[in-house]
Amino acid sequence: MLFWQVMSVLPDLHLHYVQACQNLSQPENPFIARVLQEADKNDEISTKGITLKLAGNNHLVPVPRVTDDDLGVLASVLGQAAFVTGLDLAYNLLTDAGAKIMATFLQENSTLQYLNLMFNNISTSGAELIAGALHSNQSLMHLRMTGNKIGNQGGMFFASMLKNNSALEKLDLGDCDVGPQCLTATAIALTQNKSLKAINLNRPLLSSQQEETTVHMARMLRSNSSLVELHLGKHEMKNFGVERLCEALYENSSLRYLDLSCNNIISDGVEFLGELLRRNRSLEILDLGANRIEDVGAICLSQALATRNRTLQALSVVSNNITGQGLVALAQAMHSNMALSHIYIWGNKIDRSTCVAFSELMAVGRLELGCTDVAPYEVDGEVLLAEQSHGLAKHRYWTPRCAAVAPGAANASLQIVPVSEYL
Ligand SMILES: *[C@@H]1O[C@H](CO)[C@@H](O)[C@H](O)[C@H]1NC(C)=O
Ligand SMILES: *[C@@H]1O[C@H](CO)[C@@H](O)[C@H](O)[C@H]1NC(C)=O
Ligand SMILES: *[C@@H]1O[C@H](CO)[C@@H](O)[C@H](O)[C@H]1NC(C)=O
Ligand SMILES: *[C@@H]1O[C@H](CO)[C@@H](O)[C@H](O)[C@H]1NC(C)=O
Ligand SMILES: *[C@@H]1O[C@H](CO)[C@@H](O)[C@H](O)[C@H]1NC(C)=O
Ligand SMILES: *[C@@H]1O[C@H](CO)[C@@H](O)[C@H](O)[C@H]1NC(C)=O
Ligand SMILES: *[C@@H]1O[C@H](CO)[C@@H](O)[C@H](O)[C@H]1NC(C)=O
Ligand SMILES: *[C@@H]1O[C@H](CO)[C@@H](O)[C@H](O)[C@H]1NC(C)=O
Ligand SMILES: *[C@@H]1O[C@H](CO)[C@@H](O)[C@H](O)[C@H]1NC(C)=O
Ligand SMILES: *[C@@H]1O[C@H](CO)[C@@H](O)[C@H](O)[C@H]1NC(C)=O
Ligand SMILES: *[C@@H]1O[C@H](CO)[C@@H](O)[C@H](O)[C@H]1NC(C)=O
Ligand SMILES: CC(=O)N[C@H]1CO[C@H](CO)[C@@H](O)[C@@H]1O
Repeated sequence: MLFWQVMSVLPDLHLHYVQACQNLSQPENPFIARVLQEADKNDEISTKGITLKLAGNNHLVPVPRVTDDDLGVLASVLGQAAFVTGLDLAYNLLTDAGAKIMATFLQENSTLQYLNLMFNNISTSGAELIAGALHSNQSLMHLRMTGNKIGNQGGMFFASMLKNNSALEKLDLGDCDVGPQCLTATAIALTQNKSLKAINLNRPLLSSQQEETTVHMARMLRSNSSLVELHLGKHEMKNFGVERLCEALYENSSLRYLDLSCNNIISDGVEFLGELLRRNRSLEILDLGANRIEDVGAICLSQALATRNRTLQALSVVSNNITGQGLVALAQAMHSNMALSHIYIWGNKIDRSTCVAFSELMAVGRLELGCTDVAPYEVDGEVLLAEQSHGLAKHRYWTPRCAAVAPGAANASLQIVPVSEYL
């Protein structure tokens, strides 16, 4: 777009919105109006592009949520505002009619690189339209559909889109009720597509306990996949699935961030992960939160981590029924493994020896306060640990309006493995 064309809309997003509302006989949405007014004052608007933050949550005072009609007006304004490169519409009231407007917008003139539609009310037919719009070349690099109940069929449309699209780098289909066919089709699509770097497939609806979908994921990882970040939380994964994944990752792989949280992984499965960590490969973040690895699993991981310096930088074992024995072993491993910088342990059976071991790690400077979810404090000469609101992706679903903790501490994974410019 020519500079003067940008300039012609540049300071006037709000004005155009007011006009467009009048032209289309739509009432103004005061929330959108205020955000556009703020955007008009943004200095980065002409140089870097801006993200309009219209999420319906994150506010101390309730905001009027964005409806399909609001989106229609907004799209007519944004059609000419090429400097708007990101649009956050999470937690609003968009339905399939809104998805249709969005699809048309994406297809026609869009310069959007980041689009967040999480937790709206978009279903299968809306998914078909949006995925359809992304079939041909697009500017969009990061799409979040999380929490829209697009179902297995809706997920299939995205899987099929991946066969044609070469711009998308990050796709978030977590909590979308996709089924086993969608997971399999996605895995197959990713054996071809080399542009997608990160995918979130958390919490599908699985009927079978056979872990076939994990087998397909493993096959995909083995086939020179270009994936850097993979979320397979709530996949009912057991030892069999973990073994398949680890086998695939022994072969050369680009994967740096593996999220296996909320599965059924016990100590036997951890042995495969320990073996994977022993061989020097690419993994930098391993999330095992909310499994049941217990002391045996924690000790197995500790041994793997302590034997040689590895690539792993962050480990989460929150809520794994680990007692002091396993937690102290992990702390000790950190004294000999200099690569591991982040560790998350809350939700286990933290006893006195754990408190001593972790406060010591911090006292000697081996573990920084911003790199773990516990903080030591002292009562009557005894050291205890308190929980900190830190984690690998604490703000995946919700970000407080006033950030109470340092950005890197709450979303550590974004700093360790940055996948694309747009989160
Ligand atoms: C609103 O309508 C007027 C008159 O038809 C037109 O000049 C103007 O460009 C329209 N504005 C928008 C934002 O559609
Ligand atoms: C696409 O953008 C051009 C200017 O770059 C504008 O003239 C045209 O109306 C836009 N089309 C749509 C459908 O928004
Ligand atoms: C979602 O949208 C459908 C129509 O597409 C509507 O019937 C339903 O009430 C909506 N649900 C919510 C929670 O808004
Ligand atoms: C996929 O892309 C090819 C060109 O690369 C194009 O011919 C084809 O129509 C596209 N398919 C769809 C469904 O958009
Ligand atoms: C997609 O974009 C790339 C790079 O911009 C271009 O080389 C390719 O021809 C485009 N393909 C389609 C189907 O538009
Ligand atoms: C992976 O890539 C290597 C070299 O780039 C190639 O030799 C090998 O055949 C590929 N393997 C698969 C399964 O595509
Ligand atoms: C994996 O990568 C290493 C180092 O880059 C290389 O020496 C080895 O041959 C590769 N193995 C396979 C199976 O491609
Ligand atoms: C790990 O590396 C550090 C510094 O590079 C070194 O001091 C330490 O001995 C190494 N540990 C092991 C187990 O190799
Ligand atoms: C592990 O791999 C990295 C990168 O390939 C390498 O720099 C490092 O020396 C290796 N460490 C060990 C202990 O093999
Ligand atoms: C936690 O581990 C203990 C043994 O340390 C075991 O007795 C208990 O059943 C476990 N709890 C759960 C919920 O698995
Ligand atoms: C954490 O990441 C989210 C996006 O995933 C972002 O919206 C939020 O601002 C980040 N929070 C902090 C404190 O950096
Ligand atoms: C089937 C296929 O290969 N689809 C696309 C996957 O992504 C690459 C870009 O990395 C495209 O070139 C392919 O067309």
